[in-house]
Amino acid sequence: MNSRIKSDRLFAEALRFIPGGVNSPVRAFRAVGGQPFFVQRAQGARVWDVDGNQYVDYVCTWGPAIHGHAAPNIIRAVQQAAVHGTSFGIPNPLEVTMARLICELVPSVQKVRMCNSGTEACMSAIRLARGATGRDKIVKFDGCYHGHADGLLVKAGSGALTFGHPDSAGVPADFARHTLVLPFNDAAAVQQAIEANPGQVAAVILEPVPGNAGLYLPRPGYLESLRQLTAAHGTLLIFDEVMTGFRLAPGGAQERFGIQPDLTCFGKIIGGGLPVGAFGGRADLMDHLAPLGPVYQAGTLSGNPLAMAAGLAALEELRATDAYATLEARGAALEAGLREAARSAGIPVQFNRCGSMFCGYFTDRPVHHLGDALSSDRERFKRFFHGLLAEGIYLAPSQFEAGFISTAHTSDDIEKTVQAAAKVLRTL
Ligand code: KE4
Repeated sequence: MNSRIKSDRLFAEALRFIPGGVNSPVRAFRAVGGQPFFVQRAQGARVWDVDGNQYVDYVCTWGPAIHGHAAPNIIRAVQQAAVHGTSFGIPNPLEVTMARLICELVPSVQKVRMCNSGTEACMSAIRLARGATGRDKIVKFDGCYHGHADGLLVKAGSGALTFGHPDSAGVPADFARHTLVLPFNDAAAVQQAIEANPGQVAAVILEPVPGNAGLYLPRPGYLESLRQLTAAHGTLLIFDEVMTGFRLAPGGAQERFGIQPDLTCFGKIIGGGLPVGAFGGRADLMDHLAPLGPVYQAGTLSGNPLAMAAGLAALEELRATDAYATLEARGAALEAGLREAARSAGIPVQFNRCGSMFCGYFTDRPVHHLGDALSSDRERFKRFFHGLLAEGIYLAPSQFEAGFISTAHTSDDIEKTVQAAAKVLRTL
């Protein structure tokens, strides 16, 4: 572990021109202390900082790098697309190929609209749900993050049935009052909320496997209950698969858990690391969108040829290889190794994993929702994070983020990670 003097200089300069020195808050290390390093380059499962330190990367740019960084097929696809122009604002063939592929891979999606971020995808899906149902209210869940559109930056009201309050400055209370925030994994709370607002709830939106409060899984039967509840009340079910889409299975979490939502939001992997989002679902709903219908949604760079080329290369490689078997094997090996390391160090750790997404919480109680996650020992996590960083292992710089494994992570990388974790855990 060399010094990080160049990163520190860059951060000092970044602070002069960029709020907090970063273009997205989680990157600032505020949740773990210290200062972020600056990446010089990335390749496969590794990133190198500007001081020459290398790290095995478990952030994978928050999910898109499912084939690792600078995957040759993706780089080649972008290079080949770029020589023909970087943006047209005119339909291009790759948009059609991408739309058809998403519809093939995700049976609940009959039509899909591309956009440029997960935020846009979720914001647009909610507007579509409201426009298609003529209803205003939405239900979301604490711990689930759907981007930073105003109506989604909402924290739970005082009571389970009181509508939300802004969770960010700059969001008028009026924008939050149509959003009800409920605990995840509690179907009765959703039933109560929908029945207390008859004919008013346009949609229930959730991450089917929440990855923005660490990682926790839906309890058996929970997703099925939401599907039945929403269908029975004319409320649309929206799966935010920006993270889980094409990662947890070819058809995402909805394939893994056998649920058909009405609308699905995508992002990350389908852009191969370039800016992208998408939302899709039942054709009768999607046809409410302009220019066919009255729900407006647009974007200068939507369907951008470079993002489409990169995303298609990423999706095609997932189809052409045994990627999901590799991801599952690496995930299982990491889970087994870290559980054993924690056990032998006598440190209570709850390790949650779904395929190639994972999170270890420093607590002795199971983590099924945000309340459980918040009970974990964050000071211990901070020490663990920095201990691993010193060993050349980069975890997400927050207890409340998921870890991601790529097909570029080798068995040796996993073993190196487990050995480093065992060493650091003994110091905690
Ligand atoms: P973007 O607008 O950041 O592309 O996507 C928003 C979003 C929507 N839905 C889910 C399930 C997401 O995970 C995200 C974004 N994920 C975070 C990671 N926790 C992005 C990292 C960041 O904000 O810098």
